Amino acid sequence: NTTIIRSNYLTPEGILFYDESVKLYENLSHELDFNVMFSQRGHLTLAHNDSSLRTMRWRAEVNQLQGVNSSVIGPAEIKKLVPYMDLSDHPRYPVVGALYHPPGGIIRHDAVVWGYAHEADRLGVHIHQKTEVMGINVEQGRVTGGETTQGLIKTGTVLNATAGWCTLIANMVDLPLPIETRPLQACVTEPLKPFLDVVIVSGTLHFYLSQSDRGELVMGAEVDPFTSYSLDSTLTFIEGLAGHVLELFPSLAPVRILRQWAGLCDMTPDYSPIMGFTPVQGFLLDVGWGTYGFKAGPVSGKRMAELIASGRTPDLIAPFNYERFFSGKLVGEKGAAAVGH
Ligand code: PYC
Repeated sequence: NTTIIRSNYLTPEGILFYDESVKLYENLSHELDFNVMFSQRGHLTLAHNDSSLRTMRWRAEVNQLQGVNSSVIGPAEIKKLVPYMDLSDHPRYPVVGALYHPPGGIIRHDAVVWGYAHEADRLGVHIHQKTEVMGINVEQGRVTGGETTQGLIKTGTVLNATAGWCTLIANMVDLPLPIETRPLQACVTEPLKPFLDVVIVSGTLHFYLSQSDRGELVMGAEVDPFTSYSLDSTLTFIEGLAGHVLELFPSLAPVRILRQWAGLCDMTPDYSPIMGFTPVQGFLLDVGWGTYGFKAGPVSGKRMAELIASGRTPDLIAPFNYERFFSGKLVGEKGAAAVGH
């Protein structure tokens, strides 16, 4: 992932859900007693034309109604936040405004994972690394256990909380998922002196950019335009991304790319996740995390744990149920990033 945390979505369901995650992230270093280096430096989604400016206003209104700090700002204010960005009419698609979301930011992703692993271990959770699930046993419509490369685990509850291969796991209990898997590529540059202390996203130019605490620029674009389980990096991606970044940051031309990678994104048709019960008793879902899973880790973990412990679906995650694909009550999330809407 590219470490972005934010809650400036478009649907009220999405905004409330991701906002609880931002709040949990705000307290995570304290809760885990592990510095996760959350930097709430602000998040800018650029608008390059009237129609995207209209969408930013719409997002700002819905955000504010849900108590989330977002507003639309113009080029003069953007200039103060990002002095090195070309805000003239020289770029092919000049910047005409932006959605500004001050609580958004970046976090150290490896610190988050280690912090959670450390605390889970301390609380007595067994984490079996390098253990593959080979099958899930179902008797009379109920889960009874899971076959793994380390042997059978007897259990009445299995949570499919996988990314990239969630459909293959669901196939083990014959549960079809409305998900297709696409690669998402990203890269980092060599380290530079600090010059950028906000996160920049442009849906029109298909890129996002932030500067890590090591000085590297972390950059990405939208998911690859084909389904695949490939983790290859491509020249096409880096050429397109570099061209777009340089339109707004021409002074970055001499900067070298240090590393490129790809991850797998399980995409649902409405760009929202799937959480909750399924028609197979004891088989639960926490999947379909597309390009938004990392920022939702704390809230989906907390609310799915509540669902498992109580047997009831918490209101906050009820809209993201599996059943919506049969009832037609989709949560069309146009605030999802790195996807072509
Ligand atoms: O949701 O901000 C986001 C994001 C950026 C890249 C992938 N997801």
